[in-house]
Amino acid sequence: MTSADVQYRDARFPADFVWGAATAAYQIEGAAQDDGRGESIWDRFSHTPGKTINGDTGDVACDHYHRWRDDIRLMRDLNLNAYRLSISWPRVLPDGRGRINEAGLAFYDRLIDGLLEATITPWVTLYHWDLPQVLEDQGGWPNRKTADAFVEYADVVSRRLGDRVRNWITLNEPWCSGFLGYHSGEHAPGRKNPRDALQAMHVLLIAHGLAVPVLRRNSPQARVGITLNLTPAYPATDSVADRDAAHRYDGFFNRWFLDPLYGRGYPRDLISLYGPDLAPATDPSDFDVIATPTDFLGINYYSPAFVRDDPASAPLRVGIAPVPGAELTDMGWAIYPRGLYDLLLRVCRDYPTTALYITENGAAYDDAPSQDGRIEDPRRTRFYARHLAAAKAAIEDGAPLRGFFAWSLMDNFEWAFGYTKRFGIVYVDYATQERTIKESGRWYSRVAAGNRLLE
Ligand code: IFM
Repeated sequence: MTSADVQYRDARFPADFVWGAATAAYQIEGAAQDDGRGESIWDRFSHTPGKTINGDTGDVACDHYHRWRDDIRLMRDLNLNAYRLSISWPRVLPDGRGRINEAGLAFYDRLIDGLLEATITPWVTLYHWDLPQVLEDQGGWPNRKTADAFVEYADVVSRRLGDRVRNWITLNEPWCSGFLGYHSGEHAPGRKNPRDALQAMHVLLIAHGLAVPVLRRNSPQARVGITLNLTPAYPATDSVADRDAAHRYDGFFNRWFLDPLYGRGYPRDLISLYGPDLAPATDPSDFDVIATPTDFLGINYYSPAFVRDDPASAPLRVGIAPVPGAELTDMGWAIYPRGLYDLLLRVCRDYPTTALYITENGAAYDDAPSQDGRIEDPRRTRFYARHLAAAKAAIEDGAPLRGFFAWSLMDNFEWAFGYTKRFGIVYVDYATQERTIKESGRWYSRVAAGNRLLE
């Protein structure tokens, strides 16, 4: 046991705990040209030379569009009681708004029915990064009209699926959509403008807030939430300068979303750091929209940030320090389960959340099949064991955590990293599309079936 770990008292999880795995449309579906699907920003970006490792694209990915029945069987074998998927906006509305592509909608209709027949509860994310390219051409997320288009899309999807889907997630990780997509340019659409990034995040939050009542109207029995990638920020040293820097980083990554979603508007320290040149253009009524009450918060947790003061990096003046003694995954991300424990308790202490779900947690490791075809991935099993222990300890200490989704159900297209990073609890042979449950998946299936950690 290291200080990165947290000890639980009782291995049993609460009754009705949700045991799931998650994926996203562009990362697994493939069938990019099939049945009238439109172009997304990730099609355009990944087909642009130099944007992804090896020039990889999601054209075929895991071919889930054609293999979804087999994939549901895998979920059954894994004893999952829930599956988090995302809908491809351009598969449903190829032009972003207006004309509905019936074949695209019908695919999700069949998928939802198939999951329900298998007694697996669908958790549906509306936006996991694949904006229709036509909307990007009209200004993308910094354009307020994109929020209106999102509401139309939410309406179309929830009218069709809302009688059966009981859990909706509006957005996945708006920090990534805004920052990686419009500031660093590492993700689609690959723009590099800090002001556009902050404006994009603002419009994303408006889109979320406007969509909530639409989802409630079309899906009255459902619960609606949003998923954030939250990153606990620790000062690299005890100095006042580093503690202040950690607070700023927390503002940039966490409070920037949590504060407005829970009715406090944007954090003032960040607004003044950004100044009028960077801060988003807002209307006072936007904040009522963004703070529309939700039923749960989804949290994606992978790694913490150890932060030091760095006067050279304007405007936040933060630098990232190594996590003391931490092992790294293939992404280079430090393994720190205590971060999950701290995060869960902090969120429920500082914000009026009534239900939390870990909508993603997982690790990339490139374990190849052994001679007998098994995929032995003990580092991933240990990663999950340590994080689930931290999650259980947080529940014991009062966090209203109701479920956990492994990222990911299967190896898939890891965005700019293409197919070089494998996060799955199921191995995918991309040449044959054969799937094999990894040893970590077998372990996870036993945890899910027993609703308890394995000692
Ligand atoms: O693969 C991604 C996912 O799409 C969003 N959250 C983080 C994962 C790992 O990078």
